[in-house]
Amino acid sequence: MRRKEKRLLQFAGLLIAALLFLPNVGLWSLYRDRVFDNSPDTVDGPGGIPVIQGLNRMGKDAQVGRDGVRRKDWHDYDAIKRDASRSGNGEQGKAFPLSEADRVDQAYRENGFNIYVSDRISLNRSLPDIRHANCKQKLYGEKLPNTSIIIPFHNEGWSSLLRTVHSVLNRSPPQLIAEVILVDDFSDKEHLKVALEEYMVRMPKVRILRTKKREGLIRTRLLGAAAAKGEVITFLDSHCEANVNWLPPLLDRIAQNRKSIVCPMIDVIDHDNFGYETQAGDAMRGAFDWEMYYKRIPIPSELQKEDPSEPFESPVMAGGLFAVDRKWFWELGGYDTGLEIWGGEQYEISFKVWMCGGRMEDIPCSRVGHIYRKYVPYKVPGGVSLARVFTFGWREDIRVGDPMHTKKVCFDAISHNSPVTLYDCHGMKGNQLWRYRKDKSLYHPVSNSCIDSSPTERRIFMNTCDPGSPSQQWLFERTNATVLERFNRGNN
Ligand code: LR7
Ligand code: MN
Repeated sequence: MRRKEKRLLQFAGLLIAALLFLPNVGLWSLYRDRVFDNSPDTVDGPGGIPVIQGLNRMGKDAQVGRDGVRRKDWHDYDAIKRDASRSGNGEQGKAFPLSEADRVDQAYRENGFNIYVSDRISLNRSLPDIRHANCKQKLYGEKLPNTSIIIPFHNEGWSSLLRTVHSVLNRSPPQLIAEVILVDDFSDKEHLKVALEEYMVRMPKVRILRTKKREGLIRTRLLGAAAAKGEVITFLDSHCEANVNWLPPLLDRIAQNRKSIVCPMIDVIDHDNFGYETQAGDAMRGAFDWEMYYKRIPIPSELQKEDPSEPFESPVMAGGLFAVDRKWFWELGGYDTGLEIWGGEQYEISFKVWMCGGRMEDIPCSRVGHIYRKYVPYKVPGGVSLARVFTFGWREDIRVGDPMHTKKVCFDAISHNSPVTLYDCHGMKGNQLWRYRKDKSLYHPVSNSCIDSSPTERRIFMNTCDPGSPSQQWLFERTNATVLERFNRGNN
């Protein structure tokens, strides 16, 4: 053989060997990836989908997963840098030092949080990145659905409302925001009228809709949802701050399963000083008690994810902050339009999604701050807003009724002849166990006596039961005589 031919053959042989055995490019690497799922070059992509590194690395950090979906890093590093360099009042989510003058009642009256403080913090303030460290590495679909952001408001403060809008626009990839719809639920504050419209002229993505009468948050949200054009609708309360890269992790889950309703982790913006912090305990999920009050309880250890930054299922959501495929929302029937003013709607949507073949998830890598109010500042026409919403079981204590998250106190008596006092509800019967009797008296088994009243002294106290005494007669509304009778018979 001639020397030249020999060289050529050697070269061809080397090329074949290289094709077969070189790491990452060779056929061997394909075989190995199939056989050894955990080989060091395979890393878990979002949602635990293995991503082949090297072979399919494309452009800056984009990767193709086994499912053929191209994923990329959605962080806006320029914006992150800009945020990091900010300093001043409330920047980096720090608490604002309150002076005595800031603490006056007047500061809270209109919003239930300190509007003086809010007004002195930049509408573009920076927040601390308190996500789990793994979130910084996560990639999400290169093609994600866009979303309409819907923000219902009723007499919201100027700076708290605008900070919500600014934070969304500052911290979301523009191509993912179809529009921001502000839906005014018949506010009467001047700043929410022409001034708001004028301000929003400079923000072409923002639309303002208004209800024609006070509708309550549920029908207000529905009005926004009906007008929305985005593929996904994302609801926020009117006093929120979206944190770094909050949106892609939500939209990515919906892209993977359009029947997922997804919620960001809700962080706490302090109603006094506007400090930004996580809620106590992150390994928590939504639940509710027998009175249908929403609460978060720890996730049982056997259900906790190995990687705490991964999405996890949630039985019920908090209510205000979530993203849902627009068409799926309407397939679910939206919200029940009979729900009034405030509350309960989160159970309706949560139960429906689970019962209709969908799912609900909390997404740890998506974080949004919310101002938890000190008290509810707005009027609720007709009083009780939770009416319609059912309660379970039989109430054996007597609770003072403000359905809106206030501290729960119960009628409590220690003995025959003692005054009736208010005490933290303990649900352990004893001194807080009462019987509603057919004779319209309120019987206290522990002391074997009844509640008596002294209208002249304006007080109530315990006394020997006397069904004939008018001062021991109470008006019971909405009682079920059959249930009451059976209950009292069984428990005497
Ligand atoms: O009549 C009203 N009309 C409105 O448009 C009353 C309220 N609203 C608006 C209001 O401006 C706000 O944007 O509706 C939104 C919610 O009202 P809030 O902020 O007074 O409610 P909340 O934060 O106390 O309560 C939680 O529960 C509500 C009823 O079930 C809603 O679902 C809220 O969205 C919800 N908030 C959250 O989920 C954020 C986390 C707090 C918790 C739990
Ligand atoms: Mn709220």
